[in-house]
Amino acid sequence: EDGYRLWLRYDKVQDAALLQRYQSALTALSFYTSSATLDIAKKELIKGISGLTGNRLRPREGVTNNCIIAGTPASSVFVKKFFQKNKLNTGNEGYVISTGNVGGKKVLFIAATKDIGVLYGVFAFLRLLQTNQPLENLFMVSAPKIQNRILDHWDNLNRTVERGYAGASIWNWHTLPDYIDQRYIDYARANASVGINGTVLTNVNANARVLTKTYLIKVKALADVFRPYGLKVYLTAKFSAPVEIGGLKTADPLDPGVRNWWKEKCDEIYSMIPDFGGFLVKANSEGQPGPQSYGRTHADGANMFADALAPHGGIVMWRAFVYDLRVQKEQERFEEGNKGGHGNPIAAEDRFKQAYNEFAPLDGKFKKNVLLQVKNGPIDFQPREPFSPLFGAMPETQLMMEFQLTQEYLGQGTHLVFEAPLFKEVLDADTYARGMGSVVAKVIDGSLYHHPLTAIAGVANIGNDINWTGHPFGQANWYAFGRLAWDHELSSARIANEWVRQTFSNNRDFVTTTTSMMLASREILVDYMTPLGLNHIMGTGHHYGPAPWVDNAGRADWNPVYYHRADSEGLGFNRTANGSNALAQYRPEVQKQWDNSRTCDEKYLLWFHHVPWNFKMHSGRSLWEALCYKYNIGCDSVKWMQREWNAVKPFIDEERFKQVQQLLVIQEKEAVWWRDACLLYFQTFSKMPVPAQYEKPQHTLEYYKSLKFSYAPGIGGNL
Ligand code: BDP
Repeated sequence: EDGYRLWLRYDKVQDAALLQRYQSALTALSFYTSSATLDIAKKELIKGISGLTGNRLRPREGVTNNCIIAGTPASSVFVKKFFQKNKLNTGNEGYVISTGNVGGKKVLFIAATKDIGVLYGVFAFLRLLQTNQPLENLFMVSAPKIQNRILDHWDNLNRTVERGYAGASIWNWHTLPDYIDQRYIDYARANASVGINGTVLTNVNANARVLTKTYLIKVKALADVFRPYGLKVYLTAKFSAPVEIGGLKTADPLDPGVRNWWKEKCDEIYSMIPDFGGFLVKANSEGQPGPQSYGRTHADGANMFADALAPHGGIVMWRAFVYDLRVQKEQERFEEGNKGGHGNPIAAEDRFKQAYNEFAPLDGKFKKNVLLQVKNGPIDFQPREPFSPLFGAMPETQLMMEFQLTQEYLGQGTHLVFEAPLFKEVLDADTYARGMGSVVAKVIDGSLYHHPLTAIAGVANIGNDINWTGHPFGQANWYAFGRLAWDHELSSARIANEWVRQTFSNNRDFVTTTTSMMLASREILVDYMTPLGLNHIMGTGHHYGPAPWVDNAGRADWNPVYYHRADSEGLGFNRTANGSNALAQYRPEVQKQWDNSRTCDEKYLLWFHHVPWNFKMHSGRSLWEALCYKYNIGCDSVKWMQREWNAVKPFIDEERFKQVQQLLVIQEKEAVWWRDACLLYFQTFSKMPVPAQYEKPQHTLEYYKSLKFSYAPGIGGNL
């Protein structure tokens, strides 16, 4: 049992009574196929039902009792009549699963307006069976709330994966286009099973070469494989490509020659891949070139791509992950003058505020086919961040969400962390942009401002490891992203429950134990890594492990000390009106939730306040005691997870049980490492003892500071 089958296992239903019910309810199939997508849907349905029930569905002419009728109004007269009678239209991607009656015969419809909807419907139906749901009196109509549901791969052309912890890139550029790895097909299938309909193949730290003919031929081969699964291909566009591969002297977005170069490049791409999705662009950020290098704005840059893509129906996803060009320039100067030595890092505007400062003034300046891709929080995928203030600040701009599935700051490849609660926390956060209830999800799904184009992206956690994601529970984050991208109203509990049942077992004890572990896991990680609103205190570069003491990075805002601001008085970053005033970027109602240290939700306390070590918390503990308590409860909770996992051993296969068990041992060690390193370090400021009931640190602070890593995964070719 190697995990390769993900949540699409289709093993025989264990519950004998239920199995019998399924067996008698699913005996025949009426499914005429007239496209590659319908062919795939039909094969999947037959395979799924045969695995789950043992029934071999033989396609029939006519309709018999207990027959599944699948298709579209165009492919099936029965579906056509059913749609007419119920006045159904499931849109471009939606589906309906319904029990019904045809000529006195009991039937089950899996139907959709479009072929791809049928495929999604088949997967949804198999999910019902895999999670042991009853099939009586069904009427489920489902359509995605967000149009473009995209995985962003941070994969380099040399197959390293930036922040990837699951092996090498699954794209083998060497053997493409002629060799089609079965994995490409299985990848498309897995994405379709959760409704993901787009994939950006390449890293945001882009390589222009992917836009050359040689590579486009390979990209086309992948697009051809993915097409019937409803999965569109996108690429990252390096802003300097016209210079690097086009031989031009400039990449100025207002230069006619440059504009023409991109236009011709798009014409070329679309001549090969007619349904190419478009570009994702990281510009003027962390060394990537961009329009500001030519005195132009982000809007000028994005709109240039928009014009080149518009005739073909393509979109631009322009990233808002930027932090201050001025600082970038000063940093370069600083590095130049400080080769090998430590100087004074550059003081910058609070990084929290920078993306907003850059983009909020550009609201309304982007073309119709541009989306601004905003990370969930203002800094960078920390275990917990308040939602990015941009979500409440750009009514005239189509904003899309960027989540990170790969666990760069959440234990990388070794910690069991289910991210759905993190995603939900952000999606459910209220921006108050149009009064109460203006939650981030409504900004993203277009409903708040009635934007026609919507999208959501997840930075992929997939590599060529046999189980796709390295940590077996990493699969749950891929799954959760797809499910929430389709329907952000699903609860984390429901998603965890579905995933566990399909991936492991429907055994009730197993499901209860494992889902409660999953649902608690993100908060547990926050407790042992960055409790009470701490953030960005990890090691430099590889981002692995604690390093709150680091103060020598080139930019002030790359240093952990910049983020936690520990001193003899207290801890935390004052972002209120008498501090950096980042809070002013939120609506007054949101400010009010966070601007007073006494009333601020303690989850966010140190994000917004510098509070004294003896500050009284709601629990009655002092800040220092609360910190000790949180770090310790985090570690204890990992031990609890270990016990829970050990208890479910009888219910699942040895291989995956052992794998998770061993990873939990690493997680426990690393939680203790975080706790000891952070408490010892913060104690040098608080000068207070760790309360006697807690475990003593295993090593000295000097020891933790001295740790060096010969190898840490996830540092791509560009770092
Ligand atoms: C940070 C990563 C870096 C990425 C960057 C980005 O550390 O590797 O290139 O985000 O999103 O989280 O562009």
